[in-house]
Amino acid sequence: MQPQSKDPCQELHPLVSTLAASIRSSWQKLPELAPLCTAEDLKAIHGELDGETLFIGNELYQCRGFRKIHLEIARLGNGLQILHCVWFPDPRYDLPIFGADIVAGPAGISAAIVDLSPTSGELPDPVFEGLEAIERPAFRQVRDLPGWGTIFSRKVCFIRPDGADEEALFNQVVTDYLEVLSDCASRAIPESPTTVSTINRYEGQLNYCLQQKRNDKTRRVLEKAFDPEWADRYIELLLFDNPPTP
Ligand code: BLA
Repeated sequence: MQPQSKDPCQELHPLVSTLAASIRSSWQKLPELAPLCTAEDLKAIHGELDGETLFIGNELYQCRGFRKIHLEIARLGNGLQILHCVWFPDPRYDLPIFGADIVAGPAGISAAIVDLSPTSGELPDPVFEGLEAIERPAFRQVRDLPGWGTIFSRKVCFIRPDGADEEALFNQVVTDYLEVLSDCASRAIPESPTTVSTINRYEGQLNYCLQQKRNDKTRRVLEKAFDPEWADRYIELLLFDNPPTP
């Protein structure tokens, strides 16, 4: 009998594995990094669809300034690979939400997006200034944001990378964005849970989660690979769980 599944870490698209490594090395520098406990059955998920092995691997941390740091790598049939990463700030800190998503199919990467998204209208000044100082490559295929994409900042980078050179450039953009964020996080000072600015950032984060849940493409893929009830629980509890009240 043939072995059921190969090592899920092997054969990842080069941008998926490179970006995962960049993200992991960024969070190592964060203050008070600690693993985040989550439901065991949501951490590593195996399934099978039409004879193909499905796999989702989740890495979860928290640190000073971020209530949840989540990196997910998924292989979901038909050669689909996804890297999904969100760093959700603790609303007491004036920090944006880091989000990145890579969708790779048999024909290559169709979507690569990265952003530091504001939770209170505008990005905090030091974050905006840090991003302004980064030289953005002139990517050849810039994509339009969907309707729910109003949560993203003016600095969002949403492209279809055109070749290995642009994939490497995109990896650099993500690394630069994470450096700006980590610098701000290391300097950030918490505000009171009851202050108006904390409440605004909490509400902004709730809205971010709400809008992300309107991305039908994520839901459709998960429903097809698993089932609608499972997909719903996964999205609500793991991908875009609402922040706890500060
Ligand atoms: C698009 N996301 C997609 C697509 C798929 C997924 C299949 C369509 C690909 C394309 O338009 O080329 C699927 N993404 C997933 C799945 C997971 C995932 C299954 O993360 C998780 C298991 N999405 C995010 C985050 C961002 C994001 C954090 O999860 C941004 C920070 C963005 N994904 C995003 C956007 C699109 C997308 C903007 C394009 C949607 C559209 O054009 O309608």
